[in-house]
Amino acid sequence: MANQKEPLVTHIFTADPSAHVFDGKLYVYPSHDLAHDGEDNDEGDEYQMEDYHVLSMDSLDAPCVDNGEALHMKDVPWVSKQMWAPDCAFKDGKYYLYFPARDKEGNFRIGVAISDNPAGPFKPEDNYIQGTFSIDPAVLVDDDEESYIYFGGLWGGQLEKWVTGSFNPDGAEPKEEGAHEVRPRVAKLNKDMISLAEEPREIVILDENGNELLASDEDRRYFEGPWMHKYNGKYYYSYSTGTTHYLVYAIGDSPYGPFTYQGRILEPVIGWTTHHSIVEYNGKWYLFYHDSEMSNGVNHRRCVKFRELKYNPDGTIICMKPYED
Ligand code: FUB
Repeated sequence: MANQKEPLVTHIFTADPSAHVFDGKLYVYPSHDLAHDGEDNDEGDEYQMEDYHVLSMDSLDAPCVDNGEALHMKDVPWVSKQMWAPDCAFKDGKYYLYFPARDKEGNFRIGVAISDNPAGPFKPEDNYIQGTFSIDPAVLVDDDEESYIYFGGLWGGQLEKWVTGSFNPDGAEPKEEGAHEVRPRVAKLNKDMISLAEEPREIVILDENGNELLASDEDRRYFEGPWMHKYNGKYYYSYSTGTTHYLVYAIGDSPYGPFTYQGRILEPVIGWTTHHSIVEYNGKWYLFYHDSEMSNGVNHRRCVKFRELKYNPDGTIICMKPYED
């Protein structure tokens, strides 16, 4: 049985969980951390993942099943290394696995692989999705069946190198006083789910006074790991703050934003990163996330966990402490 706040699986290291309910079952699409002893740095070189395994649970009381290898780097022609945080979406009878990886030039791009089965195996497209860059795809299939892909991550994820619209190897987070944050991106997907319907748009996150979040506001500014869910008709855009290690969220009226910052979802966990998803299952809401508790804090040996997430009557999310409540 899967226990809240315990690792979902212990036989492999897993991270970056994207949880979905397909056909009444819970499916989790995590990264698969490799337990190497290589370098750990700000470029994320420690995250040397090569494949994906899909986890599933028949119910929250049932054991968590590892469905085996769903996609391996060696089968994706455009990838050179680092299969990072994936997501999955369902449309018209097919499952689409979205994943970031470095292309042959060393730039992160986002690819897609397709299956008839939510557990895979997934067959990759020959090339990455044209117009994509950086990391951490998260896909919303909205109530009107339009789909949106959210993405972007700083530092190792290269988002700050794309602010001009093309790759600048010297691109950096702005340091000038008053500079707005490096904006994450969103784009509508075409009906085929494997191509962008538009140029990626920049997402604006506002503070309580209607001013855009500043790059220097590390407690609140976007770093990586976007997720989009809808609650009572509002769009909840949530993400990791990276250097300050919070999961936070902002609310808007459109899938494109702007979103207004609301507060924290989860206080820092053991390990440098956390990365999350939020899903409704049988009338309750759950936060899936990771920490490095299973490896006593090794950044790239992480484990996926989940816990119930609750809202206040006004729609704000009750902030959680990972090891106290
Ligand atoms: O797992 C590799 C990277 O670490 C992810 O893409 C980021 O979100 C962070 O969790």
